[in-house]
Amino acid sequence: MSAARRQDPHGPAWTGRVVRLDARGCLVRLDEAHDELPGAGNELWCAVRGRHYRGARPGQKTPAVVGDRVVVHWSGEDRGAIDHLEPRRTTLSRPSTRRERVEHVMAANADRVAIVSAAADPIFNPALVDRILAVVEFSHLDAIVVVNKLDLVDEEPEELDVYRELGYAVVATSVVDGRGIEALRDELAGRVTVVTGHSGVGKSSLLNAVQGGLGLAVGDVNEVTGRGTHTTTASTWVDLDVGGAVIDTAGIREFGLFGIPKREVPWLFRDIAKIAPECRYPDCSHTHEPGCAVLIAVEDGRLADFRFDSYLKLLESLDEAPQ
Ligand SMILES: Nc1nc2c(ncn2[C@@H]2O[C@H](COP(=O)(O)OP(=O)(O)O)[C@@H](O)[C@H]2O)c(=O)[nH]1
Ligand SMILES: [Mg+2]
Ligand SMILES: [Zn+2]
Repeated sequence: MSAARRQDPHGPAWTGRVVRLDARGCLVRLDEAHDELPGAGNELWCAVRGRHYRGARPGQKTPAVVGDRVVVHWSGEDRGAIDHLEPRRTTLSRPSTRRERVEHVMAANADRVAIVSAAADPIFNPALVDRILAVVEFSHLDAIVVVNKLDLVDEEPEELDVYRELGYAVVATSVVDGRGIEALRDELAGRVTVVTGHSGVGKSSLLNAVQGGLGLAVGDVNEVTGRGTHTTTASTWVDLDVGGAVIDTAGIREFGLFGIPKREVPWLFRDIAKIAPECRYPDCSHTHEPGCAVLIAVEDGRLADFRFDSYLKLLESLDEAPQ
């Protein structure tokens, strides 16, 4: 706040929230509309000024992320500047590699992450669900597992019962026949939920079904082809009529776990974390050690095979990742 007061030559400080980050910059929705703005509007495209600039990573235009509460100043037309970021209640972030100096925050002030996948087309991929769950656990957030396109299969994927047993909320949906949409709306109501998952699983279709009139583009192929070329993907905050909001994040590529020490990975899998204290060695990696309670649990079926596979895949990917 002191920064805002010190720097402001033009006028009052307004409070608001970052609702969009894209190639154009950072869009702030003010808590109130103001007569001074074009059309007495309440949104400003903002740059970040003052000391906060120094926190930005190379290539990152602003250290503010969607969901941030901010104090801004109007600089004419629909332009403004962010002077101050409020402390974040929560962050969804991925671990940084040693080379990166700044924590990589994907969203601020969210309660939950909805991990959306499809029962088919694209094929259900529990390893990806588990990988994102690990990031969610790392961020100390709550997760909801959403499996869409149930109309394309005879039965829901059997892995869903495992997620329910782990204590995660699970919703099986179909935009085609409408099942699960009401349940999803109930889960989203009154909370701030980051929606994530591979392109093509039906995230935009689901949000359109949850809230009529949203009009999000469906079948967007640019997200898919954006892979490899470092295109800036938009991240957006959408207020829900039922209360709460969803944050539509950038690409799934953001969900790397690079930089996390391997010994911490078991603690990001709830089921493995529960069994690990029984291992003979406290630094057990649960891959080959004698007296490993996790390996025994896989043998006797107490730990689901697919969860253990996801764990091994995650460890393997850390070998390949830049540290
Ligand atoms: N069969 C079926 N297709 C769906 C369903 N939901 C979405 N789709 C289709 O899947 C494609 C991708 O949907 P979209 O919402 O753009 O996915 P997003 O990339 O995750 O936002 C589109 O062709 C949708 O019509 C569903 O429940 N069942
Ligand atoms: Mg989409
Ligand atoms: Zn072990």
